[in-house]
Amino acid sequence: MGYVDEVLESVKKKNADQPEFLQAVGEVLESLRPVVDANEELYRKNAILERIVEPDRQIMFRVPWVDDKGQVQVNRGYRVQFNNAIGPYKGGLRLHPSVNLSIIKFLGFEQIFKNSLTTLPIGGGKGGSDFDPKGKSDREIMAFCQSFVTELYKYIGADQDVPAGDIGTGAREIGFMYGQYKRITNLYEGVLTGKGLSYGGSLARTQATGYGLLYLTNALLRDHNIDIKGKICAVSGAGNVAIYAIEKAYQLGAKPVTCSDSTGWIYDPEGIDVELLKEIKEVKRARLSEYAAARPSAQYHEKKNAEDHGVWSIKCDLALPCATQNELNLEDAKMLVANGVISVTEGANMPTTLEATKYLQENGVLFVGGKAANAGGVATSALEMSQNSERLSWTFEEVDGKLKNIMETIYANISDAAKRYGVEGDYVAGANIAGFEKVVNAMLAQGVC
Ligand code: NDP
Ligand code: 2IT
Repeated sequence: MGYVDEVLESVKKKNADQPEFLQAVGEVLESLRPVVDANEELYRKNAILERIVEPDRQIMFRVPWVDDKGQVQVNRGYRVQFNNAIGPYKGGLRLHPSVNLSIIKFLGFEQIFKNSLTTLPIGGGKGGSDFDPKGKSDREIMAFCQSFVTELYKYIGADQDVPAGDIGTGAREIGFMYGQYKRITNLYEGVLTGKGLSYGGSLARTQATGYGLLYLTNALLRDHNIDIKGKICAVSGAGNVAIYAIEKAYQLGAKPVTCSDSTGWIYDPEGIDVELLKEIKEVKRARLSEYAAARPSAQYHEKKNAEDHGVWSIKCDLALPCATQNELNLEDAKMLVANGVISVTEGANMPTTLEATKYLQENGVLFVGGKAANAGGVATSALEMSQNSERLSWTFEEVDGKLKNIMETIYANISDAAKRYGVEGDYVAGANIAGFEKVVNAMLAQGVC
């Protein structure tokens, strides 16, 4: 049996109850075959694959907090520090009832390669909790965040592990967490990113993932001599990534016509009203049905189900999944291809199932996975860390300019890596290979650790 197959088998045995983690590892290791084949002896001797699939450590802890009725609630907190070969652990904190160890490990594993692709010195980690922020008062959110950090602070630090936002964790949560970290440690340091602008946050971090997704999509299309202007975009999600993807799509001359949340989805043939969307999601924290109520051109549909392809049933040129994992399945992919989609670029982490990815690639759709396409968020987090270290704040234009440059470099690097290993146009393999190469070089140089 080849080295990749041996390691895949052992990962499956050891983590049989972690489907999302196995999915992420499977995708990466399968596409690394050409690199592993070319270096098998060296990698085997140094157990590179066995080491890269095993987190440095995984921390799980109790998070007790008191709700508005005076009732004590208990959630489970996680931080998986996956790999710090090229820099301090870096990755977001997801707050969602679906969170479990499998999901945090898949996200932490992906983060290793994504962070490497940014060209900046950051390792991979992820954390979060099964806490559900929906419907909670600000006081309840604060109580949870303070309790969460009262345990988490022991394991994080500006040069050690720097968490940030993800699903359910935005500026409000990061603020409460930062306050508690500062209070416990008496340190004013860049331990979290996505902070508010008045206490060390970076301009353009809020926009970065969505903007970066569009910078990369534009670079991809340009390379294939396709003009983004006038292209119809189907976007899923209505959170941080989706909102700023929609905003940048307009700025580049494209037309986003859909968005979705966990209760339903919107088709707005006149184009999504991004200011209305911001008001509903960022200010009121309300459901998308309110968008439809305020906008006559919009059609509101209840939650996507097995028979309903949701936003993927709308005829579009560019598909931008920006909600959550496995939200675009094989049937959705067939619908997109039948409707003539040109590209699928992932704003979310692993939103496309393995079968759907394969189908899209086999049918000539330009496909770039989240590791490359959504790396603008964490890249800008690393720029926030730089600004914190030098105790300076850069202008919006400076950060946005660096972000654009980074996304164009990522596209060039993944395209080049795919060509070097004889899989031109396979940007999934290109991203995994390019991300892996840098981490492996660092691991080999640092010896057995
Ligand atoms: P938000 O919490 O801001 O928004 C998430 C959106 O997706 C919401 O509209 C939410 O709907 C919807 N959603 C989440 N979970 C589900 C679910 N299980 N079923 C249906 N809809 C769901 O998160 P972000 O925009 O920050 O994150 C979106 C994706 O992008 C995630 O995969 C995240 O890991 C990834 N990402 C985020 C980055 C960042 O900088 N924030 C960076 C790189 C990737 P509802 O509000 O109803 O729950
Ligand atoms: O998935 C991701 O890259 C993020 N949620 C952002 C992580 C970060 O550290 O900014």
